[in-house]
Order: sequence, then structure tokens, then C-alpha cells
Amino acid sequence: MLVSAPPATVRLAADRLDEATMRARAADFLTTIDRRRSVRSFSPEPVPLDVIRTAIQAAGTAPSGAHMQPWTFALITDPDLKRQIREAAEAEERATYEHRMSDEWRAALAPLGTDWHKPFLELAPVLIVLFRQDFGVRPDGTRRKHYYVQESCGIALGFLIAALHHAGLATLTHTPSPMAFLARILARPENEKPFILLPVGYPSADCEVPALARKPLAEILIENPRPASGSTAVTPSGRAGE
Ligand code: IYR
Repeated sequence: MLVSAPPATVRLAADRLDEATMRARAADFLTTIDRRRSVRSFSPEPVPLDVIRTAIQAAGTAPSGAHMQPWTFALITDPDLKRQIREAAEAEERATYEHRMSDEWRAALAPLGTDWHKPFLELAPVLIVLFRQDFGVRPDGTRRKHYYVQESCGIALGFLIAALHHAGLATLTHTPSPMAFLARILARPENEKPFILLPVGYPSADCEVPALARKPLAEILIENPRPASGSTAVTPSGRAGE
């Protein structure tokens, strides 16, 4: 049996807010985050890189499986790297749009007006590539298992997008597919796989975004759902109960 010492602890620094403050802060956050839109038309103006680094630090506070923090954030401003990424992404995206997409997928994307051209990959002043670490590597070269890597990186990405938006920067969650070229161009080790590519910057002055509606709360929230009384219960195995 593996016996380990209890973990060291520190006292939680938690704020207890009164309910009025809770409501005001929840509503303020909703107002702020509801103004976030995926942007595909960026201004080439430079952005303060210290703000980007602080947002990445905020992303790194995300919870992760067994606290393995299985993420690496690559910050790219070099025009030559951006050009290489754009060219490789466009080659993959062109093949995707022309050969790999199903008709259903193409139809679903039509309202967004996207195609294989990705000028924002060179125009946006900053690209961030989030790499997921499928396993860790100890100093002696042995592998350390990572847990819930996709979930952990998805949460960190959410924090990152929220932090950048909160700081006044626009992003696009971009997933050129397949993304292996990013690991090659950015010389990442074998344990790192591209998770997302985020162009970051200010929106262009004439930036247009699709007129989208978000689902109302009543469509996304179900409270205490349970089978209607008298209906056939479903057992945890998925089979109807007798
Ligand atoms: N990755 C492609 C296609 C694309 C796919 C989805 I799902 C989107 O929500 C948007 C685009 C592209 O970036 O054009």
C-alpha cells in the first residue's frame, strides 16, 4: 500500500460577500463577458505584451487534473513565424474547405462567412498557441502521467479568453485542422500537442461580426431535472428498470 504524508495546507483566502454585492458582481460579469465576440478582422496596431503575459498568468490559475498544469502557452509576435503559421494553416484549411468538410458542416459555417483565407494570422499583432501536455517529462527523462488534459486545457483557455477580453483585447478561437504544423514550426517537444490557436489584438475599426443571438437562460438551464413520476426509470447502466 502506498502511504503518503498528508498534504501541506494553507488557510484559504476567501471573500464572503453580502448578497447585494454578489448580485451586482454577477450581473457586471455577465455584461462584460456578453460583449465578447469572436473577431476575424484585426487592427495591425501593436498591443502591450505585458497585458498578454498577465492574461496568460491568469489562464495558468485554472484548475487541472491532479494539479499537473498540463499546458504551455506560446506567445508569437515575430512576423516570420506568423507568416509561416498563416501559410501552413491556409494549406490545411484549403484542403478542409475543399475536400474534408461534409455538406452539413459547410452549411453550418455559412452564416459565419468563413473560408480558407486566414489573413488575421499575419495581421493580428499577437498569436497565442496553447499546447496541451499529454504527459510530463521529469528531469531524468521519465514520463509523468497527466490527467484530464483536455478538460484542464479547455478551462485554461476559457480563463485566457475571459482575461484578454476583460483587458480590452479581442480574440478568435481558431482551430485550423489538423494543427500538427504548429508543433513543427514552434519546435515543441513530443509531449506537447496544439490545443488552440488564438490571434489576439484590437478589432479593426470597421470590424463586422455575425449577427448572432445567444440562447436565453431558459434554453440552457435545467434545474433539478429528474424523470417524471410514473415514467419508466432508467438505471445507471442505461437500461430501462424493471
Ligand atoms: N477551422 C475552420 C472552419 C471552422 C470550423 C468551425 I466548427 C467554426 O466555428 C469556424 C470555422 C476555420 O477556421 O475557418
